[in-house]
Amino acid sequence: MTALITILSIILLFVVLLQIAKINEITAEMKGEEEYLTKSAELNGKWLIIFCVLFLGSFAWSAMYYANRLMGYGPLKAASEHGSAIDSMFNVTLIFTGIVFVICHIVLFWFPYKFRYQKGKKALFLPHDNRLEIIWTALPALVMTILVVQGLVTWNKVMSDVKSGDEYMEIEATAWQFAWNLRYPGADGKLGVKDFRLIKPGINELGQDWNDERNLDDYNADELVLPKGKKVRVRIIARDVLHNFYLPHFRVKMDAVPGIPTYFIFTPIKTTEEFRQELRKYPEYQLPSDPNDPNSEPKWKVFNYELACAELCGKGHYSMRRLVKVVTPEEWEKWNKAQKSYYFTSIRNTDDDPFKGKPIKAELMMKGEEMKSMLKKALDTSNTNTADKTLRLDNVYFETGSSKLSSESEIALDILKQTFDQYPKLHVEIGGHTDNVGDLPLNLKLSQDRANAVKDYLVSKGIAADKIVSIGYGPNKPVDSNDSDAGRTKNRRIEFKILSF
Ligand SMILES: [Cu+2]
Repeated sequence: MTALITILSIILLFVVLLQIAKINEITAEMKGEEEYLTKSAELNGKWLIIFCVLFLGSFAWSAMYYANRLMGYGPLKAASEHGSAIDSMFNVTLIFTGIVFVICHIVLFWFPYKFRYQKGKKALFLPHDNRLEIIWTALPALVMTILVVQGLVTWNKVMSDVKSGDEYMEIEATAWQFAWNLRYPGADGKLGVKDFRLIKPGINELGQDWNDERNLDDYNADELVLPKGKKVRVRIIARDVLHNFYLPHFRVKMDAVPGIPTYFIFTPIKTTEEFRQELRKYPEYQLPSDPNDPNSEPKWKVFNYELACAELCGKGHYSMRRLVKVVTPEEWEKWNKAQKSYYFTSIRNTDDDPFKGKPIKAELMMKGEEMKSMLKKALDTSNTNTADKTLRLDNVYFETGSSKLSSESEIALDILKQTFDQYPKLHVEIGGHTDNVGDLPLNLKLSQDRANAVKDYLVSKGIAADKIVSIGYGPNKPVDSNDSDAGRTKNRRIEFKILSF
């Protein structure tokens, strides 16, 4: 009802204004055309100038009011190396068009004022002017050329791929309705190969081929964590529809297209913390982050970079948001090391693991590292704990039921050889142990043979035989119950006991 009344009143107001105008016209006719025209032209001219001043004034005011939302200015400075180039490209365009905008509007209002109807003045008839035509064609063409060339140069620089020899890290962002899968390359720095035919929902979302060693240390992260100052190449992939990998603070935006891998390369130059400290200077970021709670943390403090999907990809589009954290290289290394490989946490020794039940190189390397630190502890003169002086060699493998060392044992045995080289006075005992399944004499013999095999290997590598005693204990020194599979597995072992060094 109120709306109806408002509309009716507006219509009525128009009718009244029209009527007043009509009355004016009639009076003018009565007074004489000439005088009326002069007066009305004077009035219109003045109003045009007033409107022009008000209009340009409010333009200037709004430009200043919204200055802090301008890219590359105030709080919205780019957080990536190439970002400022993109910002300046936009801003140069804005400056050119801004100048034209202001001049155009001044002229637009000044001309009707200057050439308003004045008694005795006649209009000049100007059908054509070549000079003017050339000027107003050439000038915009020149400006356009400058803008386009600048844009192309920037585009080529921003979009150029990494060159061989460049130092960079590569990660992968795979989009689907409605999530991102962020894959990091792990310790080897290389992403493993994929095949869409290997995709298994909930188990192998990306179709990673576990036969490719590079896949084994790859891990997935919930947040995009990046080291400051390191060039990052993101492989961008979509699994279903069109998505878009968008990092607004880094001026990174690239379509994720099903079937066509795209990429974007950028270098973060400000950590999240540094960016927050910059925002802190601006009053709009000192406001509480929760408008309903005046005691909530200020906006700058809870600020985070973010990753969004900038393509309307479906109903759940809004949920494709992830936090992005930029940290110092040291913090990043620490974070990177703490991440668990997807293969080892979710695939290893399941039915999807092509190496189920078999030792694999990555695991052997890991166990080798563990062994080195255990040896270091055992050979520390200040360490008097006797339990530390006996090492269980979990990474020495024999063929089933035999004392023949399998090739996977080499990593462990070579570490032992190096230890002997480092400590010339080292004397040890190699102890063979079995579970209690089967004949006692056979078990004793097997454990003795296995201990001998280790000793023989080391002797064959040049270690003096009198530094190593090998003993087969059979099932006589269990470390766990022989009633369960797990216990028996624990009891079958080779021990490396340090006697003196
Ligand atoms: Cu999307």
